Amino acid sequence: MDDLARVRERLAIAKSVAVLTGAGVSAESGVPTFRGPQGLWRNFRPEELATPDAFERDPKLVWEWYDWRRGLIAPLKPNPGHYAIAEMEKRFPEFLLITQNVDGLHRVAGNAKMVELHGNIWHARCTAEGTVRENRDVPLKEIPPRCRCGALLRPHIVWFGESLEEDVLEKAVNSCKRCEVLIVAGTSSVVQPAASLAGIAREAGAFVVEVNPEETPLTPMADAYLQGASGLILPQLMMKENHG
Ligand code: BV8
Repeated sequence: MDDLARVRERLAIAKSVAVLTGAGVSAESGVPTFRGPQGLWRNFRPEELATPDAFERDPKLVWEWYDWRRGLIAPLKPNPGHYAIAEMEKRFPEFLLITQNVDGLHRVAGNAKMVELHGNIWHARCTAEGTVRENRDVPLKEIPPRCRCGALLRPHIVWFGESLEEDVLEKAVNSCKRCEVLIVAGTSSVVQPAASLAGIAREAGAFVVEVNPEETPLTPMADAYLQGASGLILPQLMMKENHG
């Protein structure tokens, strides 16, 4: 039996499913991935700009990068991969989507039972008060944007070297410990601690599925590796059996 059939068989009897996504799931919607060729902006790597030091040093430059990304993402739509994951939320009694993506497309596609491990590009946080507000201005009215209190706003995003929000990570870990199937789609599985979630699920007895056109450090330890684009493969996992 081929891998796709094996995964479909597991999903047919599963009660508890978790999904972990990365930038690759948004690639077919036109969002540049981090480590792909278009991940560059003015020859900066994300790792150079998505850090507290970069923001401390040059908040204007960091916000120009986010303003550029927000402008790119604003008109983009979810793709069939996003919609298949929204369908999963309806189909499985216990479900959690764990995303590393900050583009917000999963919510547009209909997912609600989800955690955003690395924050959300449409949320801004006051550096003085800590309050988080949605900001959908494209382009930003002023760069860098300021809070009503006068302090600088920062993207409500987890940068390299910053800890993830405790409760968010805990929810993700608990779901990986409980699920019968974990689907890991569109991530290069290099960024920690997200990259450790698949191992936690596997330790707890979950059937781990990887969906990615390329092999990653996760591939050798996945129970099933479905090579290809998430926009093609995820809908195939959710297709109803035709009892024709
Ligand atoms: C932390 C927000 C604790 C920014 C992001 C060990 C060694 C060295 C460093 C570290 C280490 N352990 C921890 C670290 C530090 C660091 C880290 O992991 N570095 C990596 C680079 C090694 N981790 C951290 O700093 C984390 N914090 O550890 O805190 C701590 C705190 C204080 C002191 C000590 C410890 C915080 C990490 C969060 C960083 N923020 N994003 C922003 O978006 O602006 S991470 C960033 O990478 C994005 O969120 C992104 O989602 C994430 C992962 O990337 P991917 O999603 O996987 O995207 P990528 O482009 O890499 O891959 C795309 C994949 O899709 C590819 O595999 C491709 O083949 C595939 N694909 C392409 N097309 C398709 C497809 N798949 C399916 N379908 C397609 N069509």
